[in-house]
Amino acid sequence: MAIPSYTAHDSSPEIIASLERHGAVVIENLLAENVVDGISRDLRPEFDREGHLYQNTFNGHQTLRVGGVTKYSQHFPTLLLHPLVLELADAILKPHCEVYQVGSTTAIEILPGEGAQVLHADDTCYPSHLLPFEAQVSALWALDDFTLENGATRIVSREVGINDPSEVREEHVEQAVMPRGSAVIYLGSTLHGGGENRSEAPRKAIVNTYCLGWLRQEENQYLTLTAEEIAAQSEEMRRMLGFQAHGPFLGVWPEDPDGKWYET
Ligand SMILES: O=C(O)CCC(=O)C(=O)O
Repeated sequence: MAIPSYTAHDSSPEIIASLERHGAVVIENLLAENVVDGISRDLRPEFDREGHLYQNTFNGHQTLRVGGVTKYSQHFPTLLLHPLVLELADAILKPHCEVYQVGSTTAIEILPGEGAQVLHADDTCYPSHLLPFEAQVSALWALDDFTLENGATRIVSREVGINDPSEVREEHVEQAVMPRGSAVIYLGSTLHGGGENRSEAPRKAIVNTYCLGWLRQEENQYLTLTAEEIAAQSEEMRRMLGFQAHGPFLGVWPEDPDGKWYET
């Protein structure tokens, strides 16, 4: 079952309905070339410096990773706050929280020779089986063209009806083939994983997860970013990074900047 593919010109209600039905959608060509080039250039030194530190069986031994992406590129807000991505995240998450926030920010470079990653759902960092709704949405941005050969993300459509990775057969899996600057958006419960890189060149991506605002964030932004790095962000970025309260009682601090405490 192919992953449905859209562009920013398609109607967002249609894209949302498709995301809910299939658990994943590709949206092509969302980023300008200069943003893809800029963020790729900004991440290069970090991939080279720390990318190997996170190599393990799950992440891959031929894959480089960088977390806390906010601090490395001024282009990052263009991805994290992309209006269409937020429209999809609003539709999935806002019915179940007052505000949502970033869960994690990770740059991934799959090097030639890497095998396919184990299929998994991103929401397993929560006891999500207790929830009757989605806890997370992920947006995985292609910084290189994603092809069948270079490790385009493997996805099991919700329509296949399998939640247990051990039951997945190869014919259930599709790959998010898409040009650089595109994104594949998938639900927290959707089975997926990085593909095998049989090409001669690396495959770079950034994956951002968004989670319900009353959940703990997967990547601890309070420790990942310094006070100076947070102060340098826009208010919208700061809030999305989790520097905000959820409603009147959760994550509050004395100044009550949202004025919610006194409304109750
Ligand atoms: O790189 C990819 O295509 C997917 C990576 C992924 O799903 C993960 O590491 O959790």
